[in-house]
Amino acid sequence: MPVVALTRAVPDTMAHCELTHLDREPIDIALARAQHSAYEEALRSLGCRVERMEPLPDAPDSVFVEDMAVVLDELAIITRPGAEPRRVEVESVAKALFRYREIATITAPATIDGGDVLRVGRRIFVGLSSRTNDAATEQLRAFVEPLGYEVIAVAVRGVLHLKSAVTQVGPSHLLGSRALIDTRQFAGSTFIDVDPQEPGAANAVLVGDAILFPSAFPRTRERLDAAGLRVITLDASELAKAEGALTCCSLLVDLPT
Ligand code: CIR
Repeated sequence: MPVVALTRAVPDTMAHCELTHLDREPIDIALARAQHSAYEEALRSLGCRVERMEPLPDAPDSVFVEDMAVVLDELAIITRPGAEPRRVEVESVAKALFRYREIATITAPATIDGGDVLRVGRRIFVGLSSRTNDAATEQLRAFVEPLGYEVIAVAVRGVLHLKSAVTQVGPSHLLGSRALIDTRQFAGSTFIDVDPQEPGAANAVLVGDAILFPSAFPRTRERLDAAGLRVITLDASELAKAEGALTCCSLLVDLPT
């Protein structure tokens, strides 16, 4: 199935990004740009058509486009990000998605980041994190239950988003950290544990039958290889300093064949 990957350039201001769990470290913007370009190139190599949205130079976190929307086959839901300064990023994402999907919008008092939403088949897991609240879960449920999705709230602790703790890495495979989430909620999938020495390794991008995965986690990569999954590694060191993982840097939109 053809896939459009919406992305956005790394802004000069990225050093002023939101931080929740990490201490601020200097970010090499040139290197961040090179890593981001390699990410886009990897998406292209997997058949995605990469569409860069307009740059937002004054929005430090604007490269992390995933947080602005939840894209389903039937509908795109525009979020109301939990970090107030990030709400300026929403409008341009809505504009880009409008070309591909009907749009629904989360409204106050709800807050939700796309990084907290993991769809596995017809189940949509929503992480209740510092960014995402119950009101958003209810609004999301009202949008998607009529379409046949089940919405399941998941407690998230110790990390920014649900997808910092678990992502889908194969047709029926999840990669995650048992220390961070209750895996019983994900029954029905084969659960691959991150290596205990790599607690931050749960975030991977699944495109078709391949996954993009950070080169910083070689032990967990061995586990993915052992499960027979096709892994492409990328260096994402500078994005990680902004608490950005690989899924954050794109919104994947499946197009009808
Ligand atoms: C933030 O705190 O919002 C950004 N510095 C990082 C966002 C990462 N997004 C994601 O994991 N989906």
